[in-house]
Amino acid sequence: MNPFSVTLNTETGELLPSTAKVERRLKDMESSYQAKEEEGGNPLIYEVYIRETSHLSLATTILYPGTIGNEYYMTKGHVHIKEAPEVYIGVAGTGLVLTEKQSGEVEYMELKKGEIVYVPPSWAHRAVNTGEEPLVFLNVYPHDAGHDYRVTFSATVVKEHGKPKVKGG
Ligand code: M6P
Ligand code: ZN
Repeated sequence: MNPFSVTLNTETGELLPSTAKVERRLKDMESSYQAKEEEGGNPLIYEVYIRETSHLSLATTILYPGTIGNEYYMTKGHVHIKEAPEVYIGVAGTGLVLTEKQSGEVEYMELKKGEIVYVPPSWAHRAVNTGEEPLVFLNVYPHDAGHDYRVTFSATVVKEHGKPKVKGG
């Protein structure tokens, strides 16, 4: 393949030209949240623009602000099927990257403009928007990493007295 460039709109998170776009609504990830029934339909939780190659994939996520019950909007989260790492580059908004080994070890790191988070292989990972604005971030990962969604996260990020609190883990 030839070298190429893509344009990241640092306000909206759009990555163009992209090769795929994913939208996830509450009903696509209901089991991720503790609250079972949410009144008010099926809100859009996040959108992902992906530029795939046969080596590395580039993806931006726009994770909207909000809560389901007392849990902040978050991505579904997964662990890679292959021994593959992933980098998060914060672009806009404020939040956390929650990482967890299936042995139960938990680590979380702040994600905002200028913060870069490195996730080693075999750590499950998800992002959580703890702010009032969309959380926008860029991910870079091997294209064949694979997504295993049968992962359990024991830590959760809740809004308590108006502030984020990490519980469990
Ligand atoms: C990032 C990357 C993608 C992932 C996306 C959404 O862009 O990690 O691989 O698909 O976030 O996360 P999830 O697949 O957990 O919904
Ligand atoms: Zn990943």
